[in-house]
Formats: sequence, structure tokens, C-alpha cells
Amino acid sequence: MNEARMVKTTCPYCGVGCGVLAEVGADGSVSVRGDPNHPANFGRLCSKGSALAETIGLEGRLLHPEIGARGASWDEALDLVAQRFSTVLAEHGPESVAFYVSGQLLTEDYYLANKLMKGFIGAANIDTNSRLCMASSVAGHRRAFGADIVPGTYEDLELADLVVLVGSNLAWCHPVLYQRIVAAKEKRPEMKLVVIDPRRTMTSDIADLHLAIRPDGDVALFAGLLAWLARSGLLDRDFIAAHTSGLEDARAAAEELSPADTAAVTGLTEAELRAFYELFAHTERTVTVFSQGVNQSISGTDKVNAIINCHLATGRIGRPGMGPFSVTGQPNAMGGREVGGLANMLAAHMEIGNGAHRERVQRFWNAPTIAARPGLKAVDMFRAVADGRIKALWIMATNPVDSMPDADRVREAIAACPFVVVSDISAETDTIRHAHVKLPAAGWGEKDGTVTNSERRISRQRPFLDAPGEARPDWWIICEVAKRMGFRAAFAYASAAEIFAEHAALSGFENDGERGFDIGAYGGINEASYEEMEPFQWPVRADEIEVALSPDTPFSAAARRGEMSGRTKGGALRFFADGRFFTADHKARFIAVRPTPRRETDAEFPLILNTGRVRDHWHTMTRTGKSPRLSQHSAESFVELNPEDAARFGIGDADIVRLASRHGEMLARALLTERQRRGSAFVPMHWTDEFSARARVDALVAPVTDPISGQPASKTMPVRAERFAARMFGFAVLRAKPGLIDADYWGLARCRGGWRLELAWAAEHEDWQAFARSLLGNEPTADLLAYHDAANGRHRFVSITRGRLAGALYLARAPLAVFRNWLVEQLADDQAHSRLALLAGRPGKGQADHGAIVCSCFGVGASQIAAAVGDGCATVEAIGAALQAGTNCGSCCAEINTIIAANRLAAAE
Ligand SMILES: Nc1nc2c(c(=O)[nH]1)N[C@H]1C(S)=C(S)[C@@H](COP(=O)(O)OP(=O)(O)OC[C@H]3O[C@@H](n4cnc5c(=O)[nH]c(N)nc54)[C@H](O)[C@@H]3O)O[C@H]1N2
Ligand SMILES: Nc1nc2c(c(=O)[nH]1)N[C@H]1C(S)=C(S)[C@@H](COP(=O)(O)OP(=O)(O)OC[C@H]3O[C@@H](n4cnc5c(=O)[nH]c(N)nc54)[C@H](O)[C@@H]3O)O[C@H]1N2
Ligand code: SF4
Ligand SMILES: [Mo]
Repeated sequence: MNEARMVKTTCPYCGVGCGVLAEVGADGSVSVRGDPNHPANFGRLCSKGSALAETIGLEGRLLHPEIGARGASWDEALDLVAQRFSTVLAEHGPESVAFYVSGQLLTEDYYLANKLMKGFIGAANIDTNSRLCMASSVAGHRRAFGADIVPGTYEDLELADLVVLVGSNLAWCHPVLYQRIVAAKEKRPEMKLVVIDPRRTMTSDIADLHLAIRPDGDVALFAGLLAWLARSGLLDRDFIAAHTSGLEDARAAAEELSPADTAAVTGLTEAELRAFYELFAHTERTVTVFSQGVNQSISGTDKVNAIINCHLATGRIGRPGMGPFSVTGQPNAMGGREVGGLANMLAAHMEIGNGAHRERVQRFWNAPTIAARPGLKAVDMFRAVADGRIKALWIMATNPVDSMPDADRVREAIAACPFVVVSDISAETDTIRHAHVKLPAAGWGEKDGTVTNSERRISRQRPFLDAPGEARPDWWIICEVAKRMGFRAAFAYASAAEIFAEHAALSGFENDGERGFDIGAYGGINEASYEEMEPFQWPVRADEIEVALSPDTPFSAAARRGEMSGRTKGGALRFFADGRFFTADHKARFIAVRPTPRRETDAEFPLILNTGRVRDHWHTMTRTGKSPRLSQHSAESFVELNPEDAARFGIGDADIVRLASRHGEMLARALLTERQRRGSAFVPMHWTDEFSARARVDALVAPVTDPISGQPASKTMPVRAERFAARMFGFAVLRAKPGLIDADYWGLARCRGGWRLELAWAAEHEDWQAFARSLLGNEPTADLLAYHDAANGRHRFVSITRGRLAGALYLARAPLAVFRNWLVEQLADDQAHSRLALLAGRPGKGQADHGAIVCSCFGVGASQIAAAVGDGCATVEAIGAALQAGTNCGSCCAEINTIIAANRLAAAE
């Protein structure tokens, strides 16, 4: 037996970058909790972080290299990859190969992928899923500041008197940061929160003001704010004169819109605009947080600059409690930017377009060549794959067949590419299916390296499990291919620490304060110091903590001291406090921005499709889809529609909806809600062919991009919605994962004890009994109970083995009204069940259905919470005391509040 141990690491999901303590018991069991000493979360975790231990099982893991459909040794697979890339390179030149990588790689992996492509293959056809995520913020920062820098820190969100959230569903997507704001607001109720989002999200529930802006109205909104500040004499003239240029042009552009125009473009009333403008103008300590409602747009970069303009105009940048704050999505979106993972950047914040930078990086790497010009951005890269310009493609840690716009074309392009390599942890994804070579990567808990969060804080991910099967770290895989391509000396790393040391050294190399990203102090870091490294924020220049490298000072302690002394002393914790920017004249730039024409709907495609995230799933669900807890909150894909629109299209609640655009189509469950703006629909991005029939939303999204950043406009796609004429609906709970599912629509989700499945068909089956047998299995020991009401089209099947529920299927001509959560509980329950109740699909006397799961930590459902409200619980705390709901991670508190409000309202009526 091994000894129990605890390892400090970092959550692998969102860009908040929470510290996690992973405890491995003597029996090998793993449990996780928030690290109370980590400055991002101080012990908190959200629902996804709390459920991490449920996602590290080996189910679905890719454990061995594969070539085609057969297993292969590492040597064989690596030789083949190196040989094919080298051959294509020799025959067609460096621009005929490409890497498509990910903000979920660790910095060390990312650094090497970039080094191999740009310095050794010699082109820049490496792009990343950050193109779909952060590219507009990167471009906006570079235009305004001369460098891609987030000026502030998380603490600023707590110190602010006004937090403006633009296109950010923080409550669900950066939950711990959101909870820090909630806690700050509880302490200082005068603190104000404004949410700017076309949807009324859970985040808007605690907002003092929610502006349900028309999609892409943001440039007009913030241009209007600049004009308003100027007209009202509220500009910070001193700051503007000393530290900026370009105000007059920006102001002139902003003033082209009258207040009435601004109201028309934003879809907001002049009174709403005034309320927001007044609040912003008169609150010095203002932070504007923005995310994908800003970045994923045809005017994404302009939106970013429209926001930054207002902060520059008021001098609110780089000081406590103020500044523009782009929150990063993925755990290492920021680290990817540090290493220059985007096709138009070079390593360590240097630029491909700059000859001196190219020469410097080439010299530092001692590289045979260096990319001479920017490479293809993601959308163009997959176009080049489609038309045969790219002949060998290596995809790492991302799932483009589901997450790229025009996803069906991307799938065709990958399927037709002569040589595709995919490194992933999962054996079955919609992308890896098309790989010629599959390389098993080590996953979270197994791999070793660093990530950088939204506030520029670098934290260690440390391993606490052995990599299963033959899985290997991504950096190792890249090195082995590079060596086999002839670049042995430059890729002879023995550990992640060595790579980090080189990356840190490059950041400080010939820097002289010219580049904001500088962690030169860590340039000489050795294995032991790397092992102990505490989370720190960049920059930490070499001269800031020289002492760190003296042999008698443990590095981490010195680094901590460096952080405390050098940084506050030099004011380096926040950028731009000194008014010094990274442009040639060190002044920030105002950018003249004008609203671009909206993406228009027409008679054929009358709705604007908005896409995004749900609380408990992560992207394409390869990890969260394994967790029963996380799979209950949203158990199938859905489309949110305003009830008026739904009525217009003849769609009822819980109907199946077919959504179509000029690019593709999908099916999803209708969810009618007033939270959705009229004229728009919302579909989550998560569901793939693994978990559903035809629910890949990116099949509908056009490959239309922001002209500056190349980021796709994933949130404004004109579509059509119509009722899918289902003749039959079904719901099933199953112990075993079903194989092929013979239904026009289905959605599969993990639950405790097995799986739950939603079904629909356009036509009646000839033989429902046969379908039931195929789904529930033909185990000879099973009792298959059946109930038929043929006239009304109702059929029910229950399979019992050894007195226990093995599976059940319910069929009806309308959306099923069975008690889903009760049935799911029966599956997990080892008691003998009432056959009658099971066949009826509803709890017997004295039992209750808990309703849709709201609190995933304790499995508490909406009906339970509603009942507790009926019993007098009127606050989230009271619900917590009665049911535990909301008392662990707190991610569900906003929903509990909504249920309390609705039920108190109902009681009052
Ligand atoms: N639970 C969960 N959390 C996650 C992730 C996840 O998959 N699941 N992914 C992580 C990643 S990689 C990212 S990038 C972040 C994303 O985090 P967010 O950006 O907060 O999430 P989204 O849901 O993509 O979009 C945010 C909001 O933008 C709004 N929006 C759409 N169009 C517009 C518009 O024109 N203007 C304005 N102002 N708003 C608009 C949408 O209605 C939506 O509510 O989340 C991270 N965190
Ligand atoms: N319509 C629409 N589309 C979107 C968005 C949207 O809002 N709307 N958002 C976009 C954004 S912001 C993002 S960030 C992308 C995300 O989209 P993707 O990056 O495609 O989504 P993931 O599911 O996170 O893919 C990560 C893959 O890496 C694998 N993996 C996990 N850990 C490791 C590891 O350690 N090593 C390796 N090699 N593989 C690993 C996982 O199994 C999975 O297959 O989607 C974008 N697409
Ligand atoms: S907020 Fe949640 S998902 Fe994001 S890093 Fe923290 S625990 Fe992980
Ligand atoms: Mo993202």
C-alpha cells in the first residue's frame, strides 16, 4: 500500500486558475478541494473544479499510440509522424504543414510546439483555439497599449465601486471570480454591478442594471459613452495629454452617432443609456470585464478598443479598483500568448513582422531558420487544409470538428487531409476519428508544468497520478518528433523545468523593459526550485530578485519575497500605473471605432443565433461528460427561445427544434424563456456526436471573422427554427452505455449508476418491443415488464435483473412527463423497487421526485428547493441550512435565488 499524500496543483478548466489540493488516499482514491493559500481562489472551487475527481477515471482514455485502426509502439508512431512531416516539408515547403494547438496545453508544451514550427520548420502555420477565444482581446490590447497586456489583478474586482460585465456570463463561466464579486458586494452593498448581455443570464440576477443590448451593439454603446464623457466635460485631460494620443479622431468618430442613433443601434432606451453613462462617469473605481460577447464578433477588436477608449479617457487604468479587464477562457489562454502561440506572433511577446525580433529569437534558439511572415489564422488554416495547401496537420488538445465555425466543412477538410495527427487524452472524439496517427497524451493530474491565469499569475500543475497505459506528456511527444526530424540538440529536454527555464530566459533576453512579458528572474530555475515554485504574477524581471539564484536561498521563498518587495515597490503588480505603454512613443492609443453593420436576418433566416456555455459542462464534454454530477444540470442540448418567437414558429416548450443556417443544421430541445431577447436564440456549444444526434451547433455557424483579429463571430448567426415533427418521444434510464441508437433525435448523459437518454422519432417504429429489447439488452436473467396503450401511443418497458432496475424506457406521442430524476435515482439505488411505480415512471406514495438538479454538489433538485421555500425558507442561507444546497461550491446560488423569487411570487399570488 502506498502512503496518502497531498499535491498542490491548478484546476484545468477556466482562466480563473484556481489552486487545487489533490489528496491521494493510501488506496489510490483521489479527492480534491480548493487551496486556501492560492491567491486566485483562497480555497473556493466551482462545481466543475469540485467534481474533478469524477473525471480522471480511465473510461474513454486513449492509452496507446495508434496508426490507422491498429495499435503501434511509440517508436513506430513517432517515426511515422516525423518522416511524413519531413517529406512534406522537403517536397512542398514549410507552409504545407500546420499545427493547430490549444489554450489547454501547458506553457512548456505550447512553447515547444511554437519553437518547432517557427524556428525549425520555418513557417508560422501554427494557430490555436485561442483564435476562437482571445484573438480580439489580443489585437485590441496591442492596438491600444502596444502589447498584449491585461493591466489589472483580481483584487481590482473587489476594490471597484462599479464592475461592468460586457458579454460575460461570469456566474457560470468564471464562477469563483463571480463569487469574489458577490462577497465584495455583500461587504460593501454600495458597490454596483452592470451586466451588458442580450440574454438575462444568471450573472444578471445580482446586477443593479442589466442592459439587454442588441447583439453587437457594444461598439455603439461604448462610443456613445466616450462621446457622453467628452460632452459632459468628464475627460481626464492631464492623463490624456501626458500618456495618450488619438483622442480627437476617436471622439470625432464617436460623435457621428447621435444619442438617438446609439439607442437605435443598441436597442436600449435613452433612459437606460443615461443610467449607465451616469454611473460610469461618476464612479472612479470602475473595472470593465469583458469576454466572448465582446471577442467573438465581426467587430470584436473594435469592441475591445471602444471599452479601452473609455478607460483611457478617464485615466482609469493601472490603479487599484480600475481598468479594462479581459478575462481569459481556458486555463492557459494567457500562457499561450506568452509563448506566441498565435500564427501572427513570435515567442515571448515578440513580433513576426519585426526583423530585429526575428533575428533575436532565431539567435536565442540557435535555430536554422525563422518564420518570415505570419501564418494562417484558424479559419484560413482549415480552408488551406480543405483546398490541399496543407498536406500534413497536427492537432493537439482541441476538438475542431466540434468547435470551429462551419464545422461540417472543417470535418470534411480534416477527413480529406493526406496526413492528420491528433494528440489527445480521449480515444473517441469527433476529431480524433479522422486521425491517421493518434498519440495518447498525459492528462490533468498526470502532467507537469505551468499555466497562466487571467491576472497574469503563473501556477504549477503538478502530477499526482501515474500516466496510464503509454500516455506521455505533450512536451515529450513534441520533442520526440522534433528529434526525429533532425533537430535533436534543440529539443533535448529532460523535464518540464528545463523548458520553463528556457522560456523564462527568452522573456528576459535583451529585454531592457521593452517587452512587458518578462519573467527573466526565473531564467535559471532548477528542478528543485521549479518543483516548489509558488504562484506568481508577471513581470518578475531578473534584476528584481537576483537573490533568488544564490545557492543558499531556497528559490520559492526568495520569489515570494521578490513579489512582496520588488513588486509593490516598483508598482509592477499592475501595468501602466506609471502611464508608460509599450508603443514606440510610450503613449497609449485611442482608436477611432464606428459600429459595423449588424449581421442581418431575413425572411428565410429570421433569428440571430447566439452560442455559449452552460454551468457544468466544459466545451466538447470529453471530461465533464464523464461526471454524473456535472451531467445532471443540463442533461441534453437545448435552444432557448423567447415564447413570442416560439409561438410565431409553432414551437411548444420541450418540443424538438430543427435549427438551420446556410451552413448546416442541428436538433435541440426547445426551452422557452423570457430571459431570451425576442428575435434571438441561444444554443450551448457543448454537445457533440458523442452525446447526441445532430447537436453540433458549430455546423450552423458561418466562418465569418473579425477583419483585424481573425476571430470568428460565433454569437450572431442568422438561422431558422422550426418544430421537428416528432411522432414519438422517449426517455430511458440504462445501466450500460447504449451502442448505436436508432432514433432521429437522442441526447445521452451520464448519471449515477448508468446513463439517461432522451429520444424522439419522426415516425412510429414498427415494433417498439424490438426497439426496447435492443436498448435495454437481452439478458436472459432479465425480466422485461411492458405496458402498452396502443390507441394513445403509450408504451413502457422496465427491465429488472435480480430485483434491481436494469433499465426502463417510456414512449409517448408528446414530450414525456415521467419523473426523470426519480428514475435516475432508482437506477443508482440498490433497494428493491416497486415494479408498479417503475412501470408508471413515477414515485409511489411517500416518495418524491426532486426535480431538475440545481445543486450538483449535493444533488438537490428544483422541486425540493421549491418545497423548502413553501415551508418558509426565504433565503439562500435558509435553503442551505435545510437542504445543504449551495453550501459547497456556491455555483448554484444564483439559481436558488431565482427559485426562491418565483415561488415566493407564486405564494403571494
Ligand atoms: N462552465 C463553463 N465555464 C467556462 C467554459 C465552459 O466551457 N464551461 N469555457 C471557458 C472558456 S474557454 C471561455 S472563452 C469562457 C467564456 O466565458 P463567457 O464569455 O462568459 O461565456 P459565453 O457563454 O461564451 O458568452 C458570454 C455571454 O456573451 C453574451 N453575448 C452574446 N452576444 C453578445 C453581444 O453582442 N454583446 C454582448 N455584450 N454580449 C453578448 C452571451 O449571451 C453570453 O451570455 O468560459 C470559460 N469558462
Ligand atoms: N459556437 C461556438 N463555438 C465555439 C465557442 C462558442 O462560444 N460558440 N467558443 C470557442 C472557444 S472560446 C473555445 S476556447 C473553443 C474550445 O473548443 P475545443 O478546444 O475544441 O474544446 P475542448 O473540448 O476543450 O477540446 C480539448 C481537447 O483536448 C483534449 N485534452 C484534454 N487534456 C489534454 C491534454 O493534456 N493533452 C492533450 N493533447 N489533449 C487534451 C480533450 O480530450 C479534448 O478533445 O471553442 C470555440 N468554439
Ligand atoms: S472557477 Fe471553477 S473551473 Fe474555473 S479554475 Fe476555478 S474551479 Fe476551475
Ligand atoms: Mo475560450
